[in-house]
This record gives sequence, structure tokens and C-alpha cells, in this order.
Amino acid sequence: MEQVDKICRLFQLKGTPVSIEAFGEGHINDTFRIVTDSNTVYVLQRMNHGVFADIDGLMKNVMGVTEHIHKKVSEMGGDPDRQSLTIVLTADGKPYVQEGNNYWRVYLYIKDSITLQTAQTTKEFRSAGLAFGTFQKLLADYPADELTETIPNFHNTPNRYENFRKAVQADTVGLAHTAQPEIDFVKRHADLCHALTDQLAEGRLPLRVTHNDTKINNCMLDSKTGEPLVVIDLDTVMPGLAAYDFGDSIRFGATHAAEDEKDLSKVDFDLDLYTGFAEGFLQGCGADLSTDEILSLATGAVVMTLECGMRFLTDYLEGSHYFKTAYPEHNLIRCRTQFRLVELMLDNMDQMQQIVTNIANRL
Ligand code: GN1
Ligand code: MG
Repeated sequence: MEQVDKICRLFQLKGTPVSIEAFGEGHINDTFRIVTDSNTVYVLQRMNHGVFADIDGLMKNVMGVTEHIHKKVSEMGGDPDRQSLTIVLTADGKPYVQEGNNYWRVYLYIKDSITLQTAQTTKEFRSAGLAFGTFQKLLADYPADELTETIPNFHNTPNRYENFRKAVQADTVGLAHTAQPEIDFVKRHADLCHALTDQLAEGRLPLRVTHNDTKINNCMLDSKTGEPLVVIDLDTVMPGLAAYDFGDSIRFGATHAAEDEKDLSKVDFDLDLYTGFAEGFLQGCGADLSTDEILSLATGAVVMTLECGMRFLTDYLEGSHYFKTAYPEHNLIRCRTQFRLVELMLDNMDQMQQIVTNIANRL
């Protein structure tokens, strides 16, 4: 924490830090909550330079997107201090600092806000849907060609499959024999990896500016009303498909099980939660989506879930160098929950399609 305290002093904080705590549940960056003696609360993050090669490009994206949202919220008569992020600059006016191989940034913590690790109620998940749908709508006119691709091929699922195949073949840490059923599962579902990218290549689905990491814990809600405030974790904002954002939220949130639940009998897929999220998301951006895009959303859920499971499995086979893990089989456990969800989603695909179609027809 001493190092963190030293880093804090490089930013234009109001007051001197009196409390520094590890914060949040992200798998990539390290996050701290800082309170100063002027009772101002900040969020300090160490960005993972192993994952994000171009930190400068990344921070340009974050600044650009944040400014755009701030402006739009003001124009719409909203409260930009609570509905957009505020980046705190360094003493010399920069959006981040580099200390050795570590890169740090600071945000103002939004007062009276919460993030959820799971949605307990349909209402909560509807709020998350509205937050992510609105995010997409607010960025509909953002100049996509100004965005740096912070992680190339991020949701290129066929490319993720190739990486998985190579990891199985190389078996560098000798763990492939411990994951044979999971490896077989991915191979059986290889065709599914193309479901979105083929439609993109055929020009049936348009690229938009998307968030690409829409876990429910990446949106802040008002702690009193539960209403959506702002979407956070903007590191992967890049051109993408509406189905990526819809799909990744459903993957993480339309179940009562944690992403790393060990007891697969507890992994459910809840169509009420799914419906709630879809209502919120489409209320936010549905009017802008084409019929093909509406139809791609349910597909997005299953493809994003398969992709994420495949990424956990690949990381496990490569010695767990990418995602933070708490124990050696953590990524294997995570991939199992994802694959169980894929099965449940495939069983419910017709209903999932019908639900989004019905909601879209009512818009
Ligand atoms: C990572 O950083 P976090 O925890 O919000 C990952 C996502 C995965 C997610 C799985 C940059 O997100 O792509 O879906 O873990 N982010 C990156 O929980 O790889
Ligand atoms: Mg993230």
C-alpha cells in the first residue's frame, strides 16, 4: 500500500489519502478505493500492461468516450457528474502516470452509487440492461475510426477458437489431460464460433461502438433508487456488434450462479432475468437496431458464453497467465460454468429469440 500511497500523490487529489483499500472484482486490472482527509473518494487503478499493450491509445479512447458521454448527458438534461466518469489528471495534466512498468489512472468515485456482482431481481438486471443499451445509444455517433483497437480480435470468436486449438496442441504446462471433456465440448461446438462473424462478414450486421465487457459489475446504479447511472471499465470500448454487449451481459447475469460456481447443479439460466435485461437494453438502444441485429442478440448470448469459456480454458491450458486466479483450477472451474450455460441457452434458444422479437415489436 505504501507504493499506492506514493502514486496517489502524483494526481490532483483534493486532500491527502487517509484510507486505501483494494476494491472491485475485475480479473485484469488492480483497483483501489481512496478516501482523502477532505472526504473525497477516488478510484485508483493499475492498468494491466501485459493485457493492454498500448496504454496511451487506451487512455485516449477512455478520455474521448468519457467526454462524448459527458456532453451528450448534459445536452439531454441529465447530470453529467453522476452519469459520466470524471478522470482525475496528474499534477502535470496527464490522464495517467507511468512508474516503471506500471501504469495508473484515477477516477472520481460517484457518490451514492453501487455495483452489483449478481442481479438478485429482474428489476436490477433491467437497470443494467438500460445502462448498457443507453451506453450504446450515446455512442452511436462517436467517430469509431478514432478508437484504438486496445485488444485486437477481442471478440473474434473463430480466432479465439484457433488460439484454443493451438493451446491444446502445444499443451505447454501439461494440463490438457485434466480437461479432456471441456476440450471435447469446445470442439463439438466449433461451428457456433462463426455464428456472428459470418453475418458481420456478409454485411448483415453493422459495426457499432460497443463496450465489449458488459458484466453487471461494470455498471453503476444509484444506491437509493437502483436506477442506472454510468457504465465503467471502458478499456475495451472498440468497434463491435450489439450482440457482443447484449450477449456478454446475459452470459454473466442471467443466472444465479457465480462465474466460478463449482457445483454445476446450481448453474441455472433464468428466462425472467433474460427478459428483464432485454427490456432494459432495447429500451436504451432498440430503436436503432435492424431486424437482423435484433435476431442476433440471443445468438450473441450463446456465442459470448462459449467464447468466454473457451478463453478460460485456453488460459488454464497456458498456465493461467491472463485472468487473475485464486487457485490452480480456477479457470477450469470457470470454463465449466460457461459450458453448462451454453447447453442451457441452446435448449432455450427458440424462446430467447421470441422474447427479444416480442420486446422489439412493442417498441
Ligand atoms: C475480464 O476485467 P473484467 O473482469 O471486467 C475480461 C473480459 C471477460 C471477463 C470474464 C480485458 O473482464 O473479457 O469477459 O474478465 N476482460 C479482458 O469475467 O479480457
Ligand atoms: Mg474489464
